[in-house]
Amino acid sequence: MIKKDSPIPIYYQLEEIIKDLIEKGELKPGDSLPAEREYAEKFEISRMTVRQAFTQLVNDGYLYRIQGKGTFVAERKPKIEQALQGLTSFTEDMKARGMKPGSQLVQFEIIPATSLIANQLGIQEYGPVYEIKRIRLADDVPMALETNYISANFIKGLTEKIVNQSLYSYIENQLNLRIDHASQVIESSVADELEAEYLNIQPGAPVMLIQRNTFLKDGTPVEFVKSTYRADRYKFMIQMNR
Ligand code: 16G
Repeated sequence: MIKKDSPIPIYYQLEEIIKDLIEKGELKPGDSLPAEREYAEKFEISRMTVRQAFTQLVNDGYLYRIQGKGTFVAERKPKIEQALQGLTSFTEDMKARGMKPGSQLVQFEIIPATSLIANQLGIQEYGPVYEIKRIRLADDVPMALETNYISANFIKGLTEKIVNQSLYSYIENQLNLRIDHASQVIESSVADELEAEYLNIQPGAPVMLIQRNTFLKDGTPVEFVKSTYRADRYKFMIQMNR
């Protein structure tokens, strides 16, 4: 079944074989996979190659590992596909796909702006900023850990109750400010211990770091946000014209 003279890497061929077994139902969620050594012997390939295929399938959410027990077939949950065209809030995104948005507040306080934060928000260093850390939930499942920095002199009256619901809705509907545009940077990373705990994933699991700077039409900064999204539950889509 594995073609050693193929230009397709062997680990990739093995991945396809395992995915196929999962799709056909020959390997079911919770089933344990044969030991790396067994697969290596069966396909006459190295254990390293088997491990590489397993690791890739773990990262892609097909398999999971339990320390000292082995590798198992994961319950397949389709990833949430997030379009990058519009400037939307988490609450809007979840509602649009018929999911229940939720937040678990981890931190809510006013801190003096560091020079980095002051710079991002266009305020004086040490000026008061809200630091709001929330676990964002979709149908009660943690999707992202999000830290917002917002000038407390500009966006007034924030409370825990408000940020437990929608920040954008408060800014637009209560303060009558029109959120206009944002710039966003996405990069890949791995979860540290704390992120892993909040997101209910393994430390070292792949995540996407997203940084967003949001502005009013006249260029006034509204928020500076750092988020960590689960890479096993999220993917991003962008439409391109030429
Ligand atoms: C999204 C935004 C975040 C914004 C939040 C408001 C990204 C990466 N981030 O999570 O910048 O503060 O929505 O959500 O998309 P809310 O209105 O539900 O509080």
